[in-house]
Amino acid sequence: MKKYLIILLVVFAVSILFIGIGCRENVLPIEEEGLDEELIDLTNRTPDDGYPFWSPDGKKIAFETDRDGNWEIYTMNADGSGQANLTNNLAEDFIPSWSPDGKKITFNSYRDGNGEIYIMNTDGSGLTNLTNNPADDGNPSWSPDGKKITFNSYRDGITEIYIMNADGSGQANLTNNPEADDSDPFWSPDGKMIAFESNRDGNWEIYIMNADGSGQTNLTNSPAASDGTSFWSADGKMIAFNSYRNGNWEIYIMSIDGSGQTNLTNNPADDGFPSWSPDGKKIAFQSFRDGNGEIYIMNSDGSGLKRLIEEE
Ligand SMILES: [Ca+2]
Ligand SMILES: [Ca+2]
Ligand SMILES: [Ca+2]
Ligand SMILES: [Ca+2]
Repeated sequence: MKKYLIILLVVFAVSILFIGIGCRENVLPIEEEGLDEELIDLTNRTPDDGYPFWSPDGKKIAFETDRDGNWEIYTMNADGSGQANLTNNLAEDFIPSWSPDGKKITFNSYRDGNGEIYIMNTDGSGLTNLTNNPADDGNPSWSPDGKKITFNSYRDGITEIYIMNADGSGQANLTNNPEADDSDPFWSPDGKMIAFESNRDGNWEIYIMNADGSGQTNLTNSPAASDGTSFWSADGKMIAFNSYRNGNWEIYIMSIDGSGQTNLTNNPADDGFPSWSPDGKKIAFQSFRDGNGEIYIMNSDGSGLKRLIEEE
């Protein structure tokens, strides 16, 4: 029961504090003043949908939802139709990531009692545990050639970015930074770089590094606020991310040298988890502007906002 309660806390009441247990939050982290409110909401809450991830052909979006009473991975058409549950499991399943060939989806699952990265076919069949490690592992991101997966692991007692082959072999620490948490990796489209978030400077910032872990560089340099959850544009020129610098979560974009940081959402509710469409024209994201977490899309300049999922 205690373990179940901990999982609930991770999933529903997540704050920056919980990133340190090795599996990054799958709803937007809330700053401390919002924590009590979120905990009270546990008793009378509405379904949340989040963490959209566009398929490589642009036709579908994978996402996480707790509409069935626990977190599941769903897919839908990019217009919001055809929503289907892929995981159908009482454990918590969240943070989907589509393989570059479009044939597989990796995600986090707690079905073995700790966070593991699973892989499945896009119809939910062929389920396999890739990490098989008693520590929490999560937040998979594929290399563009489909041969490697980078992810978070807490196996060293702090969150580090790991890399493995796509069959789960050859797991190795990339960040090697035992002084701080490094999490939420995202591979660049040319395969040469990995973006991630780190609190090594005393607050969360977006970093990039070479795919071998060298050259770790702070891109956001926004010391007053948390920045996280990067998603690279398909042309490799831009990174979308979450930032709390305006007093609520907003989606920002920037060039990959950190210049031109621009707020796209400009809404007092929390917005986060951006996913760029493969053609670069749209960004799918999660927003709480209607009171619960729902998936929206907008043009990549912030215009043309549209809600894809409606739930009361
Ligand atoms: Ca589930
Ligand atoms: Ca594990
Ligand atoms: Ca920051
Ligand atoms: Ca906002």
